[in-house]
Amino acid sequence: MIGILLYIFYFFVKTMAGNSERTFIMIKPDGVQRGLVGKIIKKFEQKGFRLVAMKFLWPSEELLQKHYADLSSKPFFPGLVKYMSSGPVVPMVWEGLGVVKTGRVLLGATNPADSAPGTIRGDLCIQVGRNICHGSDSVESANKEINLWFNEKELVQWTPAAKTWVYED
Ligand code: DAT
Ligand code: MG
Repeated sequence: MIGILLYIFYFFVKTMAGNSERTFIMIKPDGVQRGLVGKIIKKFEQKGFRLVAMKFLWPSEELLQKHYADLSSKPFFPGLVKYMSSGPVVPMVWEGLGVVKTGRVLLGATNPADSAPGTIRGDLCIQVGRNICHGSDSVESANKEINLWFNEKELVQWTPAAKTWVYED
């Protein structure tokens, strides 16, 4: 009896924890300027992931320096910060089973020349310095990035009507 209860509890926790993984996705200034906001959001929406937060803002260089702090020693860093702060962006939080890894798959490789057709970068851009969208590379960096761009109140808790049609249980 206890074994069955433990199994149910384990299964419940595992399922809940998995489905509530979060990633930080951001449409970069070129994605906004080129009118690709709807198209990029649609990919994540149609896949079945849940939108948790989204805003539209023109980010400061200071914010972008923090966002890309890990890359600060790279030769392309100044150009990256300049490009990313050159216009408004659309930061978002998406949630779902395996969303960090699958989010990167939907985006495609960092360099659009290596991105498979069908991916966002593979279909919609050409050069690494204009690759139209950002996606967290791990759960740890997702949490860091979500906290950098959003506060707790901006993360919306809701249950999509289609939930049981997307997940098995
Ligand atoms: P990703 O955005 O796929 O996580 P990253 O974190 O290595 O890739 O780099 C962040 C961004 O920096 C990337 O989206 C585009 C830019 N970048 C990366 N490598 C570059 C390079 N060799 N030249 C110019 N820009 C580069
Ligand atoms: Mg990265």
